[in-house]
This record gives sequence, structure tokens and C-alpha cells, in this order.
Amino acid sequence: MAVNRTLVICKPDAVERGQVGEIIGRFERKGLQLVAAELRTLGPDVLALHYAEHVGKDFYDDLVAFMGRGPVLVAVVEGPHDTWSVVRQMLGATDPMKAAPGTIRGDLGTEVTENLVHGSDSAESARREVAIFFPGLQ
Ligand code: DAT
Ligand code: MG
Repeated sequence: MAVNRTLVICKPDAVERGQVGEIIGRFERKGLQLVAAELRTLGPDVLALHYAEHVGKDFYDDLVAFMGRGPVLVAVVEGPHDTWSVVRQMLGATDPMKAAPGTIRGDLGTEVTENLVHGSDSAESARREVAIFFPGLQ
């Protein structure tokens, strides 16, 4: 996979609240393009792969219950360079109460678990996560 691609997940709260268009629209307005996107309901096994670094932490069970409670939009977005970093800057801090205004979490969220959207946190994470969700993507 090219390093200018990254994984985005619009989480169940974003789908329930009808904010998927707002979130994907922000990435499109920034100049990123959708390469793949699908609504899926994620089970515990794929979540344990995706969130391997968090398995066993005190918030892990709440995270899996939340992420699996309804459909998410799993997407791959592409840009000219360092797309994972562009997306992370647009997401804002993990805790929406600490995320700056103008960021997606800062503008749309108030809860640390229900923080609307996931973005890969490095080029290596982007490669790993895209391969989990879209193994056939060229
Ligand atoms: P990010 O999603 O910003 O990469 P992360 O990888 O540290 O953050 O954590 C993954 C998700 O787990 C995060 O989006 C929300 C949840 N989470 C993280 N820290 C938490 C905490 N201290 N309490 C509750 N949920 C937390
Ligand atoms: Mg993370």
C-alpha cells in the first residue's frame, strides 16, 4: 500500500448521529480522496486486531462494546503525502473535551469513548490497519 493512504473509521456514534457526511466531507474539502469505503458492524475479533495496543487496558471492554454496537463506515483515504498525519490533525485530541475547535472531535464530540472517528497514528499503523480491513486493496 502507498504510504499516502490511511485508515479512517467513522464510529457508531457518527453513524447514529448522521455525521458521516460531515466527517467525510471535511476530508474531501481538505483535498483527500476516498479510495475505499464500506459500512460494517465490527466484531470482537477484528477489533482485537485493530486495537491490539489497547487489549487489556481498563477502557478496552467499553471500547469494544461501543465500537461493536452498530455499523461503522470503514474507509481508506488518500492524499499527496503523510495522509495519516493530515487526518490526525483534523481529528484533534483523543478526548473531545480537549480537542481544539475546528477539529472534528473538538467541533462534534464531548465523550472520550464516543469520539466519532478513528485515524491511523503513523505510516506503519496506516499500512497495518488498511491491510486488516481492506486486504485486497491495490
Ligand atoms: P486515538 O483514537 O486518538 O488514536 P487511542 O488510540 O489512544 O486514541 O485510543 C483508542 C480509543 O480508545 C480512543 O479513540 C477512545 C478510547 N480511549 C482512549 N483512551 C481512553 C480513556 N482513557 N478512557 C476511555 N476511552 C479511551
Ligand atoms: Mg489510536
